[in-house]
Amino acid sequence: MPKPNYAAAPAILPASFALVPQEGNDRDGNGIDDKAEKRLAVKFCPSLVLHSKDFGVSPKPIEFLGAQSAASIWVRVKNERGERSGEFPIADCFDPPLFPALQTSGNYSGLKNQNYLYFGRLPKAAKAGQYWVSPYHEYAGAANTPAEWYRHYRQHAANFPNTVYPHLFKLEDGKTVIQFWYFYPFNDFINNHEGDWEHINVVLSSDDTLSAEIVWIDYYFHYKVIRRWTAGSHYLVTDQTHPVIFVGGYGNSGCELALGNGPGSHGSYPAPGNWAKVEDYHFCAGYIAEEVDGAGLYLPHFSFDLQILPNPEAVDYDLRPELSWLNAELLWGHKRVKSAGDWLPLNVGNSPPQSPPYNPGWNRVGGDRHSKKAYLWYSAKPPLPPADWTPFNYIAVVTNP
Ligand SMILES: [Ca+2]
Ligand SMILES: [Ca+2]
Ligand SMILES: [Ca+2]
Repeated sequence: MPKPNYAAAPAILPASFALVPQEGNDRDGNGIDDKAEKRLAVKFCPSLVLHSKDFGVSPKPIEFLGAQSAASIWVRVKNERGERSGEFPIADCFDPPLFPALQTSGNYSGLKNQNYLYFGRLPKAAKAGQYWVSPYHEYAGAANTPAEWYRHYRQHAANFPNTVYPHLFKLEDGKTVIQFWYFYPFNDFINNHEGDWEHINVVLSSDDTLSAEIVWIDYYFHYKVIRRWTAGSHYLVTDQTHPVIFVGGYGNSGCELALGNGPGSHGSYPAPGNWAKVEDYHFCAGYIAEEVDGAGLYLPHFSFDLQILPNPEAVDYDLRPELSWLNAELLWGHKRVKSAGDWLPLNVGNSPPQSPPYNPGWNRVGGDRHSKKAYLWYSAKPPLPPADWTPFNYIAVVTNP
């Protein structure tokens, strides 16, 4: 990442400098006062309704995987012939140590999802050799199946507050976008993977904390996005300013062979119901549909811990090594796991995602009709939210106020 060249800075600042927010007010340089960012994110923070069959799996902080610390990163090791030699935490007893400078500083922001050459002894190995090591985040250690993931979640979830990662930016016409990013520890659907980043865009009329209003909301699920304009009929709002997200859901492919379709895609929907054609592949009875029942736990906006995400290039990772995860190009889970959709003649997506800045939706609104690199506009008829909806288990589930 390029460092600012102070030597080349002009001795006399241009007159327009006065228009730029002072350092301290906008330290991340996105044109929005940092205090206003927090206030806007709190004011428009969504409330979530989980799918009833997902055992209450809710968005957690990245600390659930230990990602604030370089010591929690794992590597997949292959020998010179490309054969797998195992997976280990980088802090394990490699001789000599793996990535020593990185382990000392804690700054792992430059790590990538690639093979690095290592010569030495693997943990518990007798002899030294030459290996390829590829780093990644690991959830629940060597446990890599949905049953084990849920068990690990049940054992540890209470130690971590429900968390949302808001990220703000401005559109050219002054509208202000709050992306609310959610990290679910794993995805259990027709595809399976550890680490599941999901988001919506709440687009505001301005960045004024008192007068800003919601103009529209982009809801994202799978590789799709739907834009909703009208509160009350196309999407719901609680406590005047807090949009509701109905969290997906069970994937229905119509294939009797696809046993093990899981109940937790965590896609973000504006309404419960049966969402047709959430994926573009077609087999068995047709396109994959998703059942979003909206009958699980209700997680009100005020039960979330908010952690604002700056642009990754605005962070000095030597000073803030605990934010390395934002910039590191690592996968958020075991490299590849088994899923119900493995028998299909296509890639259903069993690899974990990377951090939000590498998501095609980062710093963008809406979708596209063509590009494979962007989200596609949802084209089927969407369900509408029930007119008489109220959160029905409002108090009982506030476990992390
Ligand atoms: Ca700012
Ligand atoms: Ca694992
Ligand atoms: Ca997902």
